[in-house]
Amino acid sequence: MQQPWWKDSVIYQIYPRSFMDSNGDGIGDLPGIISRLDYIQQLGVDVVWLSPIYKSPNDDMGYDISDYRDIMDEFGTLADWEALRDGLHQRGIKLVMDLVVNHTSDAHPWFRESRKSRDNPYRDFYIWRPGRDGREPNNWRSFFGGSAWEYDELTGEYYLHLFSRRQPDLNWENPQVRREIYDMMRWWLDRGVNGFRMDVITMISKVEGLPDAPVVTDEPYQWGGDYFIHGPRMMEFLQEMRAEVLAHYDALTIGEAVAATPAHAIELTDREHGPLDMLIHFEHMALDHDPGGPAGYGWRPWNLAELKEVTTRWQEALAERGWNSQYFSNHDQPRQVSRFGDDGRYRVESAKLLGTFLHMLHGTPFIYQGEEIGMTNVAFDSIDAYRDIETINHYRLMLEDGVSPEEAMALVHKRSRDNARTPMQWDASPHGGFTTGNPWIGVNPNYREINVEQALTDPNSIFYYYRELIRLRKENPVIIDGRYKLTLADPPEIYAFTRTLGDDRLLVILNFSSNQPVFNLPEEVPAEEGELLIANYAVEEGVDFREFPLRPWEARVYRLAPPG
Ligand code: ISL
Ligand code: CA
Repeated sequence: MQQPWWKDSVIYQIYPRSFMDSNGDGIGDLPGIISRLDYIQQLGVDVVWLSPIYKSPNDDMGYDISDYRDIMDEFGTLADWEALRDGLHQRGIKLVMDLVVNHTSDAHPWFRESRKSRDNPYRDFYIWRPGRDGREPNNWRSFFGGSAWEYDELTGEYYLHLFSRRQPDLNWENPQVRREIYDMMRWWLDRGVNGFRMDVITMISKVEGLPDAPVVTDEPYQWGGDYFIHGPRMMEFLQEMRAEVLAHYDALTIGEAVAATPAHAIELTDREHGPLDMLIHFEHMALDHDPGGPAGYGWRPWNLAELKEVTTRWQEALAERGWNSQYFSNHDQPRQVSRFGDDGRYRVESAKLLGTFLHMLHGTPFIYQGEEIGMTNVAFDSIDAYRDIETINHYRLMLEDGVSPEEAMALVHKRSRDNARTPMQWDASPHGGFTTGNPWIGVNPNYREINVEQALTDPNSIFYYYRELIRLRKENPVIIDGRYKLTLADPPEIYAFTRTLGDDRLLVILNFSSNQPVFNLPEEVPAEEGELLIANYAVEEGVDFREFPLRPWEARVYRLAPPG
């Protein structure tokens, strides 16, 4: 069977608001992206995924859409979008758009109508319920804190919003809603979009009756995921979407899938029957979350044994059926080098190691803007410097829970989504060359050392290392299709695994620490010779690869020659 084009692709995510400002208003925009297309091409990626660029009041930075068929004023016009599409396509790069259809903005005309009266023709586009004993219809907690229900005085009922109260959930039970969404998808596909990244797509079907979630904390609202994630009609809706829309286009579909297990992933992404092409799962993103922490925003140190466990379980489960994405970063997550690497002394080494890991796994790698130059977390002094609704709400909830402002800020520094949303650092000029005006969110003060211009002049930069990783994927089918196997009995700081396709075998050795543990080729991986494919330190020729001390955050990939 011919491989679909996205299996050996690498995807680059752009968060338009923070990528490049072309007109000095402090907000990134489409002409700004166009001005940096050569840079993206130089990296060698195949696909660009744009976070939402549609009309939006920006309560959740574009994930609250008020018009699906037009561009946000600050970002530009449809003509700018066409120029961006053409600029990408001329460079052989495909364009994936964010599709946010679990909810709209409360400023969407559908919701404005829906809210007007109980018998408005659009009433049923959303999920309205009467209160229960003067309270919300159930005890579900919103992802951004507080109740998932908002009371609307005009009609005396509540509407459901799994995210902010300005993001009412669409009612997918209503066939008219589904038709509208499919029409809109066709509208974009007919304009040359190459696929969709589908925002919280596994939440579109809610369990009938919307039952209360079990009470497991002493907070007023509870996690109701069991009643709205992978709900009873989710597969049916997605199969319908596939038959009605996707089957008629060569489009890539990436499902964002909170709480997905490998079994869900196989069901959703099976090549023959699955409605989607790949998933964004979250198991590794939970490794440093402490669910018992304040306001559901707790943090704990992650550990390598757990990362191995999660990764290996997913790699093994999806070895033959289904397909996966590989990521450590996106616009919702702290910067990977600060989180899983070392953003101090070994920033460059550890950033390269994390890139090696992601690109040597089975699955499609995602690079989030700035990752390729090793951008780090930020630590603004005051909550007033933060822009993200999730961050701001949780800060407030933590204080209400009695957490001290210092402790709450420490958690914000660890977990805030704004860590990923500070502007792209282009050069050492003011505001990192992102804007000539006042940026909508502060630039990370380390932009003078960490920026694109620096990376492009340094042959040993993270940028060029990433480019090499991307090139290796193109040239070595074993990286795309090889079978993953964890090697056993490594020292606790080392993560080593093999990838095997026929006679071709790669050995990936990663030291996830600033220590210098000794690597020993395990007995289960017999090999006489190893040809070095890539490494993040200079490696002398002829040294025995079967036993050597690793340097801090050292990463090496060998092609092994079998014995005899
Ligand atoms: O961001 C998270 C953890 O910090 C998640 O809870 C996140 O809200 C979840 O992954 C869903 O994300 C997507 O939908 C949200 C939007 O805020 C995110 O930016 C988007 O990626 C609602 O549309
Ligand atoms: Ca602008």
